[in-house]
Amino acid sequence: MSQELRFPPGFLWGAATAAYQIEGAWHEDGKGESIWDRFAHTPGTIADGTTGDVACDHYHRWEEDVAHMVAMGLKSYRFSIAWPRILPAGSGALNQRGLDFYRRLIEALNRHGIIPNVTLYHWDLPQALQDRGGWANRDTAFRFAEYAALIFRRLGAEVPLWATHNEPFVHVYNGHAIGDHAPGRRNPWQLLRIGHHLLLSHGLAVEAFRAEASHASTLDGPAPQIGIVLAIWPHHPASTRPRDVRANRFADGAMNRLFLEPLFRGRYPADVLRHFAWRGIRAPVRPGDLELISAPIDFLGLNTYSRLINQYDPLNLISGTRQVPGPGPVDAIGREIYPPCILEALRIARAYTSLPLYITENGLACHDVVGSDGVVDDAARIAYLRDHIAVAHQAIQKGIDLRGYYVWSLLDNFEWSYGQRMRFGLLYTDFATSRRIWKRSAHWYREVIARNGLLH
Ligand code: GCO
Repeated sequence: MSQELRFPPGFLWGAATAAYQIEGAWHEDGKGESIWDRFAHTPGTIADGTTGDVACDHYHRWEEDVAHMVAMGLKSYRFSIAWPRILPAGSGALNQRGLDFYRRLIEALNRHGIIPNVTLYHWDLPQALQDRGGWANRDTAFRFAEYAALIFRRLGAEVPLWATHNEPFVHVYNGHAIGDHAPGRRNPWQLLRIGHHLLLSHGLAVEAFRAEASHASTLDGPAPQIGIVLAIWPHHPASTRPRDVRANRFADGAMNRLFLEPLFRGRYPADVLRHFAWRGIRAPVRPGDLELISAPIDFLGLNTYSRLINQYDPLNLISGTRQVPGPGPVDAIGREIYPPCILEALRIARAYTSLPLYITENGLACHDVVGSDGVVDDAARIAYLRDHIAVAHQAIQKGIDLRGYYVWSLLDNFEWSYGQRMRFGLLYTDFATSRRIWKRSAHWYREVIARNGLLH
């Protein structure tokens, strides 16, 4: 028997993207090279050999995309600013044309009543800074703060929701240990160093935001707020064997607690530090760093797609764990479809903070195709979104202060090392022509937004 699940008034129904994944125009209008430009141009790094050079050509088609958002009735749109479009060399001279692109986009969103939710860094570091050590160099944290301060000065009052970083865990692990993301480093011994400098840069940017907060918001409603977006996934042990339970606790520590604890308790989790210290991996913490990192913020964004099931693995010399598949059906990437992840992830966050929470990414990778009738019948995505939104409703019923839900993604885009093979969009992107086609899920999501809820 279906029941109507209605969300609180003002609940933010959104969709999310990221600069490198959708914009294209990789070296246009004064933009500098990013580490993702360099990485994707390196042969063998991307599964299908594609790059973000054009991606969805959003840089030229942004007005059409805003029109799609308006037609869908989106309440909020989460996107990121490409640092190298603003400061091509990472610091120094401002690229006014880059800033103007984002100003026009933000003005259009506000004009249509779509709340901009802007992430300052979604993994696309200016290559010039990478050439000077990147996040392994503590100085990069201060360059980030300069970039952030500039953005807050120029755009701060127009954006109600700012996030410093997107998923520092993924940038640390995939970008600097595994090496299947930019900058393609395979140096697990620098894991905590990279993570610490990312968190330090977050703290410095929050300090810059508060300094700029004197600017009166030009928007009606509350003053702009700042937060961070973390990958928070629930972790389950593969068995009750003590070594699997221990391995699972470390995996949860390395992904979730390694970021939640410094941000909200001003310290790193001792068990995780001990695990890494035995392997000669340490965080270069200086006096005052953790006070900066744990400075109060206004909200926390959670990117949650599934759960991870962890088993003891002595062959993995760094983590001592390996992931094993779950019993559920999987998405095109092979990630288990496990709707309770939404409530479990929110509960993990709630243990650290009572701040407002947003599900800033949740969605399904599919191999979508356009039917002979021109319809993209992504029934699996509708089922996924329906089940995960229903759990989000359950979380709210249990008293969790969940303020919004963002589908990843507004449109099919460049899915990092998978290239164009994994489609997450509500809109189908024909990468050959950049044409957008509403999938069935886009029509379905428009109804969810209109009803502020769904039948489940
Ligand atoms: C992430 C990133 C997105 C991905 C999305 C699908 O969470 O990894 O924020 O850029 O494209 O999650 O994997």
